Amino acid sequence: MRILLAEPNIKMVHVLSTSCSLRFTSSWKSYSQPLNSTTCPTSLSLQTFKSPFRKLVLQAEKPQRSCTVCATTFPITDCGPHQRSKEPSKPQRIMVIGGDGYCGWATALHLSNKGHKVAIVDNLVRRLFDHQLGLNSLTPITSIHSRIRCWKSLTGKTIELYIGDVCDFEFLSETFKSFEPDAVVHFGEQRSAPYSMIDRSRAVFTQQNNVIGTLNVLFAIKEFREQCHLVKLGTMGEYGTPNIDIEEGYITITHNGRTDTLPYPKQASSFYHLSKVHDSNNIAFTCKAWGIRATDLNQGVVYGARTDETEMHEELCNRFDYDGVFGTALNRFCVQAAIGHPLTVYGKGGQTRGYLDIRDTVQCVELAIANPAQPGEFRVFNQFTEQFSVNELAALVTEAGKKLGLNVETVSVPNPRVEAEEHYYNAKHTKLIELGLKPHLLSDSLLDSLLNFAIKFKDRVDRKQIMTNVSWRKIGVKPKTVTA
Ligand code: NAD
Ligand code: USQ
Repeated sequence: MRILLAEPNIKMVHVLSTSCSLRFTSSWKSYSQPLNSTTCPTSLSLQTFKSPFRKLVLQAEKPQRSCTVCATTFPITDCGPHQRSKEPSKPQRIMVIGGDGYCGWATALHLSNKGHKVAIVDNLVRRLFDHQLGLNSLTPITSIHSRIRCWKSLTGKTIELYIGDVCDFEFLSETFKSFEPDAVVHFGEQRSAPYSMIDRSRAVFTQQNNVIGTLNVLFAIKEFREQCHLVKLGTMGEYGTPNIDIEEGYITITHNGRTDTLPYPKQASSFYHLSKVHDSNNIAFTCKAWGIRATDLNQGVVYGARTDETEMHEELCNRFDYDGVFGTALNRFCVQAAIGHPLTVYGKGGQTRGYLDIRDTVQCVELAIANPAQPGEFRVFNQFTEQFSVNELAALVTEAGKKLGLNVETVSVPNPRVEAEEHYYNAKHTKLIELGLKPHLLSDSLLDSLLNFAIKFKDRVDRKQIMTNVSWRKIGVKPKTVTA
């Protein structure tokens, strides 16, 4: 059965069939129970409007004399710190790829609320991952169609919808020609490091989906909207955890008496994080070669659920992942505290990362759009507001839990990842502040509200999904379920 939507607002360049036929490959047996005994098909076909079978791939020398490194905050093509535009942000036509996801949904609503003309492009593959792995958002989320209808009825604002895969260039071209974006915000990738480390098929899917999707977006901009500003979601994880300060994208190095400003070294530590490095390289190259204007937002770990817009109606509620594959550290800890599960610190817990509230994600994207990169400029912003180690996060959640009468314990779980557990970390993050970002810092009151949010939905928690059973070292090996 195919769904054809009658609403004029909702453009269906491709129509997603409700009868996704699941085909199991010969290697099906090897991961017939990959995660908590849930079924997980490895190959699946989606019928689309134009192509009858658009397949989602799930089958699956010389000694150096001297080297001086100086920090810089300027991209190569840039001439100085970014000044906030004095002009109020003009309404733009903004395409939000991945607009049905966690960051994308909140951002699409925020930009629409600010008066921009917004179109969501999404193939809903994230909802499919949940079905495949037997996962569920902590919060009940309605279909993208209901969400958009609800938004329209509350605000009178239209969000256009294009359901399709950005890896399908024909689909993407039609979407670009139809919507004619001034800016594209690209969230539409497989974003979980553990997912990319489940097995070969997910590693291949992640890199194929992310790298080809982004390449297609670059080609679509070149062919159809040369002046369009690409705002691409990268990740702080591209840099890894070097034993020196992390700069915003570029570093000036003096080596054997010569000086250059170069892309900051990348040391990603999962197939997912590596896909982002490849994306960044492709974007930087096309800025040079074709004059594309791009901003790479190297975002830290996002937490929180509520934004002003998602709070307007329960049908606008955002997703909130707490499971061992898609759940991220602080969100997971809040849910764990709410249900009386010990907080799962991996290894020694000294892993330090940049974090930000989802309300700051939407603000940062808005600022990047209002202050676009110049033609040919590859601009990199480190998008986070505070840095914490996992132990520090656990201590904060424990304290906040106590105030709410929760007895919060912490357990050290053998680290399923290959990562430094005690390391230096000092990452710069000034450029978005210079553009006007007003951070929501993690205060007691915010943790209270996050914990209360988790408590509100705690009856929906599936405890079996809390522990991760994906291992970096034993990738592809059927994992045992670890219990706390
Ligand atoms: P998400 O999984 O909730 O949303 C991603 C959305 O993109 C989903 O709706 C999915 O269906 C869609 N999508 C994926 N592949 C697509 C394709 N080929 N064509 C069309 N749509 C596709 O992820 P999120 O947490 O919202 O993350 C969004 C972006 O932000 C990702 O690129 C991620 O790497 C980046 N990011 C996220 C975080 C975080 O903590 N969530 C932190 C740093 C960076
Ligand atoms: N961790 C724990 N216990 C847990 C979960 C995580 O100790 O229960 C640790 C991890 O080992 C890691 C740190 O917390 O050291 C962060 O892990 P995470 O799962 O919160 O985040 P990560 O896998 O890095 O990925 C998330 C998003 C990804 C984004 C990235 C930003 O899923 O899309 O790119 O955050 S960053 O971490 O800056 O690379």
